[in-house]
Amino acid sequence: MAEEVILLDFWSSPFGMRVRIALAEKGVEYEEREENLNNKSPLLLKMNPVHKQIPVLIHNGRPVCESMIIVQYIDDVWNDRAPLLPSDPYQRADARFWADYVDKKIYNIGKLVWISEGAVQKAAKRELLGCFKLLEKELGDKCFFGGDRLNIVDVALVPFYSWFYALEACGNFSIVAECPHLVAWAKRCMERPSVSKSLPDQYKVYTHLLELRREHVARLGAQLQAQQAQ
Ligand SMILES: N[C@@H](CCC(=O)N[C@@H](CS)C(=O)NCC(=O)O)C(=O)O
Repeated sequence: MAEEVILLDFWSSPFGMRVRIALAEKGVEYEEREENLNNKSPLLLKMNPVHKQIPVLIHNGRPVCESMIIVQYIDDVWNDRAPLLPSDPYQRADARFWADYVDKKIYNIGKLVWISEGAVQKAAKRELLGCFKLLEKELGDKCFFGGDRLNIVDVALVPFYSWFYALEACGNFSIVAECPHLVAWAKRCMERPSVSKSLPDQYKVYTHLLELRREHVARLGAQLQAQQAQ
């Protein structure tokens, strides 16, 4: 039976990028549908009624939601090539642990770096660098978190490389000065077409994140005015 694979996505989403990388690593052909997150399609609302978020992978009509669950689903279904998880149960658990660490930390802390200012931003910057340094230690002298091939930890983390310019410009710091091994790892990942084709340009992402920050500040201002008027 011919496979029908559709990805509901949004270009700047690091979560969407994870799925794009996994599909590319496996060589799976798919149709990408760009969502308007301010006016979500009926298909997105139907396929992810709980969170109403992208990415959603629709495989032969059935939806799979949440980026890390989708990546593991892709690894389970197309299990005859480019494994993203080790076969040894202990190593699988270890890889899942680090992928989960990335998933729980990097988006939220990184977002605080580009969206906030002052003391909040300073604390976020320190925390983010702490996470990056810990990840550098975990990487050690391996090429990738998966050793000589990408694994689920690489797939979870590398999309945030598209934020690096925005993080540095908004936070006024240098990631390469603090975490040179992590930047070298990201550049190695970018040598793989599965990654470079899945990540947007860092300057385009920066412009987009500045726009999101402006919207966020405007919303906060409107909330404050509403509170003062009460
Ligand atoms: N935990 C989810 C996060 C997905 C997520 O935050 N998606 C964002 C885009 S980056 C979204 O759809 N936002 C629209 C909304 O929340 O209304 C995952 O890993 O897939």
